[in-house]
Amino acid sequence: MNDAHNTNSSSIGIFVNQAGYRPEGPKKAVLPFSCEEYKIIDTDGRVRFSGMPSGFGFDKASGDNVYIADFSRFSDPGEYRIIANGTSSALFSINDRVYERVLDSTLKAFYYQRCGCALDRRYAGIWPHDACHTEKARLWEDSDIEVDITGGWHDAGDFGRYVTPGAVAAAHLLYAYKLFPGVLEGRRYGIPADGELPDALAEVRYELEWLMKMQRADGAVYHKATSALHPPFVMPEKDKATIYLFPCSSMAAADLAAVCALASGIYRPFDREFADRLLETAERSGEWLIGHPEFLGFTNPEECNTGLYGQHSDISNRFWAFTELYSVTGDKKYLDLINPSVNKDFSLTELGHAETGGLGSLAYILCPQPKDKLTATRLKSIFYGSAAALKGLSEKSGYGTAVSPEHYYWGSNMQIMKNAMIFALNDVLNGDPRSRDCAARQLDYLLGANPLGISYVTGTGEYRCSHPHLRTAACDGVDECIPGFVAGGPNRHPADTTAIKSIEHGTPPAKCYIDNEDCYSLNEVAIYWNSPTVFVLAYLCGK
Ligand code: 9MR
Ligand code: ZN
Repeated sequence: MNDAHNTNSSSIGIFVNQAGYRPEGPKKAVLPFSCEEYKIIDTDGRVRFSGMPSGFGFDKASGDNVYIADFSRFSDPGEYRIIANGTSSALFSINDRVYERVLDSTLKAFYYQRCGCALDRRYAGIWPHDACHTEKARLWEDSDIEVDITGGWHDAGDFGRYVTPGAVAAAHLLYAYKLFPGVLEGRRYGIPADGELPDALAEVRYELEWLMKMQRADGAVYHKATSALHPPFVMPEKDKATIYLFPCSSMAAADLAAVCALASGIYRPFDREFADRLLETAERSGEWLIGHPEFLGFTNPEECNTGLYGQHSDISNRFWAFTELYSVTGDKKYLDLINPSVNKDFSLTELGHAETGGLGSLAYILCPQPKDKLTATRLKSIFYGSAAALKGLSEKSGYGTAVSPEHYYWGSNMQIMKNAMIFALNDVLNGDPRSRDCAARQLDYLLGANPLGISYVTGTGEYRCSHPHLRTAACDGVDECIPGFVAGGPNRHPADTTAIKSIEHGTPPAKCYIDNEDCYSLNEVAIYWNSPTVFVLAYLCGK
C-alpha cells in the first residue's frame, strides 16, 4: 500500500499543473490566499522569477477567495516550486515535452486494463499479472450456452466489460489518431508491437477484437460481459466468478456499428483483412438497427449489480452509427436515416460515454461523401457555440474550469476533459485559436491546479492520486501505484459508504474528494475517463 498523503497539507497551499508547462505556453498558478509577492525557486533554492498575484474573487466551486499567479513570461526550462507566505506549490517543470510524458502514460493505462492476456514484465514493468478471465462466458438468458468473448479492456476499477463505454473510449483514441496527424503515429510507449501498427492503434485493436466478439450472428449486440456481482478486491486472474453475457441493447448495436465503421477506414492502410472484417461487422449491426427501429434499452436483472450503462433513448447512438456507416460506405440508405434524426431533440455535441451525438456530428462534418453542406456548417457552428458557452463558464471559475459548480457529479474529471475535447474540436473544426489555452487550462486543473492541489492522474505529480479504486492497483502488493490512470474526481453526491462518512455535508463541490481506494464514487478509474484525456493531450501535443 502506498503512503497516504494529506492533500490539505499546508505544505502545498499553492496549486499548479504538476506535470508542468511548456516554455512558450500560458502558465497560471492558483493561490487560495492573498499575498504581496510570490517567488519561483529552482531546485537549488535560487529565486528565478517573482510577481504579484492578481485577485480573482470568490470561486464558487471551492468556496475560496482565490488569487492568480500568472507567470507566463517566465519560460526557462527547469524544475521549480512557487513559494509565498510560508507555503509552497508542488514541484513542476517547464519544458517542451510535458504533455508528451503524460500522453504516453495515460495511453499506457489502456494496456494495463487488458483482459484475457498476461501482462508481461517486459511491458508491464513492476505491475505484471497472469492472464485473467480466459474462460468462456455464459448467456444470462440460457446459461447452457457458452461463448468466447475473451479480450478487451476492463472497464474501470472492476473487471466488467461493457460495449457502449468501450466503443466510445476506442473512438476517442481513434479520433485522436485521425485528427492530430503525426502525434500518435510514431509513439512507441512500451506495449507489445503489432506489425507496422502504431502502438495506439495496436492497443485499440485489442479492444476492437473483443467488441466484435460481442456481436450476435444476427447483428444484435450483447450489452455487457460481467460476473453477476462486482468481484471482490482480488487480482483479476484470481477472479473466477462466471462471466455472463447480458441481453442485447440497441445502444450497444449502434455504438459497435459506429466504432467498427470508423475503425475500418483508419486500419485499412495497414491491414485490409482486418478493415474488411470491421466493416462487415459494422454493416451487420447497421442492418440489425434498420430492421429493429424501436429502442431496446437495458436494465439490470435483479440478481446483478454490475454497471448499468442504461439509457432512455438510443437516438444519439443511431445517429452516430449511421453517420460513420455513411462516411465509410457512401451508401444512401444510411444518409436517408441521418437526415431525419439530425433534427430530433438531442445534444449534437455529446461525446459519450452514453449519448454520442457529438461523435455523430463529427463523423458527419468529416464525411467525404456527398452531404448537405448546410447541415455540416450548422453542426460546426454548434461546436463553436458550445465552446463559447464553456469558455464563459470557465471565466467564472477561479481555476478556469469549464464546468459549473452544480455539475461536480460522479466522474467530474471526465466531464471536464470532455469539455476540453469540445475546445479542441472547436479549434479543429472552426480554427478558433482561443480554444488551445482553454483546453490547456482544463488539463492544468486535472494535473493539480485545482482546489485540492492534487494531480488526479496516478504516477504524475508530487502530490497525486495514489489510492484509486482499481483492483489491480490495490491488490498487486506493489507500493507504487500503476501510473497513467485518471481518477473520477470530486463528486458532490458521494455514493459509497466511505465517501458518505468522510465528506462533510456542505463541503464545496470541487473539494468533495478523498484519495481512498474504497471510494468508488470519487476515486474510481475508467477507460472513458482516460480516453478524453488522451484526446486532449494529443491535441495539445500537435500544437
Ligand atoms: O461512470 C458511471 C457514472 O456516470 C454513474 O453515475 C455510476 C453509477 O451508476 O456508474 C459509473 O460507471 C461505473 C460502472 O457502472 C461500472 N464500472 C465502473 C464505472 C465507473 O465508476
Ligand atoms: Zn480480465
